[in-house]
Amino acid sequence: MSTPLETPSRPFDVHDVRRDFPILARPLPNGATLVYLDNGATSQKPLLVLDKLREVEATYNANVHRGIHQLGDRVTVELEAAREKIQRFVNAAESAEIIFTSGTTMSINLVAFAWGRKFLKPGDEILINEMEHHANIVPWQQTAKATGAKLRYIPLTADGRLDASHFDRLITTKTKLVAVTAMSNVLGTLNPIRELAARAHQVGAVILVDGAQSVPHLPTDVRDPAIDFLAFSGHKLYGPTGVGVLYGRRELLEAMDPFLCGGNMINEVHLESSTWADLPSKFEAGTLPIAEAIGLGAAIDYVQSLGFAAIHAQESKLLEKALRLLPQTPGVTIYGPSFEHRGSIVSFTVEKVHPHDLADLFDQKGVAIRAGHHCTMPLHDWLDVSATARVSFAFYNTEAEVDALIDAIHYARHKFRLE
Ligand code: 7TS
Repeated sequence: MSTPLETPSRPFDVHDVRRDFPILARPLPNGATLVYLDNGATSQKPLLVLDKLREVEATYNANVHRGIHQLGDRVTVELEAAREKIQRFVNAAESAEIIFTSGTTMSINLVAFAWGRKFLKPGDEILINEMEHHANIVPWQQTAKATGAKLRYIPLTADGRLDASHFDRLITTKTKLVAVTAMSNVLGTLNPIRELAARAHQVGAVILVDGAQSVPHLPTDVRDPAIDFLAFSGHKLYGPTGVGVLYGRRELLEAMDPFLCGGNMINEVHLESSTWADLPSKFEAGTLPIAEAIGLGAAIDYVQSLGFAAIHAQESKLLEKALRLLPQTPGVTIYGPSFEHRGSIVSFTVEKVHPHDLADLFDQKGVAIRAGHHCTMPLHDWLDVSATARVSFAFYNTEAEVDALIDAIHYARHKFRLE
């Protein structure tokens, strides 16, 4: 997805940037220095975000959209300002198209329930693929079961990309929804959203993009290419946990019924029936994660102060180095496509060492990675391995940390008497 307006306000210096993340400088309980390479699971928060959370809770904590007092007025203004920041960040046409959720998982479930169960019927098709996170598979399985729609999968190429030669055959007038991740959380694969969106719209289908991994690392523009739904999480975007976003095109959101029902989402409630509030409140039942949503606005300010050009340059340097050094390391197999088709995520295995043992031994050296199936069991079946080790970089990682990763692999192999 291409670039909305962006004006970075500071030159990028990784050592300077790291000072904004106090956790990166704290010794670990075992005395090791943290090498945090698990950003795909959750990223760290800069001081700007931590300070914002404290400011909200300590100085103007109140509920939003109810205020007839000064605190309530202030917090409502701040929350709506955060919504507008998110709107500009993804280039949505209006802030009412930005729905606060608890994260990517809830955003996708919202669409699967409120759009899928209302509009899908037997004979319709939902198109996904085997590299999706469980959050973009299981809700569609359940919706397919409930509606009689059929779930279909785009095949993958041998290097872990969507096989575009099947798009025309699979995306037909039966297709009502294409749900796809912009960046795989395991292979790092960058998927061809522009091509998929164009083809989906040609046949009258809608496209949902899972931006959990892409939004923190690449510019996102929901109008170029035009997409219908976008889901992402605050906590992978240097913001707080517990808050995420669903972007939906107004026309689609208007046509959907509410997902969760209760306070704040109604216009009028009578004994037998109710009417719904306008967007975005219609999809924001109950009390929002208020400080977290405002904190997400601060995280976006932070990202924009660096700019995606600098973020991408730093992460590409790290990815290039990892893709160069890992295959030269004895026993290592890496999965996924070549540099030009991926974001800054690399999953790998080390012969004769289980990924969980790797992660444990790495941890002794302070190197934090993820090991397991990463909530992508179908992808691991396709890879024909039960688990992988994964490193996922952020802009605050350094080239020295890639060296620390390679040293940690040698350490693990040494512990297993493989060298
Ligand atoms: N989609 C993708 C592509 C993801 O990577 C994740 C989380 C989710 C959806 C769900 O996000 P949540 O914020 O609602 O939990 N992925 C990972 C991961 O790779 N390791 O831990 C969480």
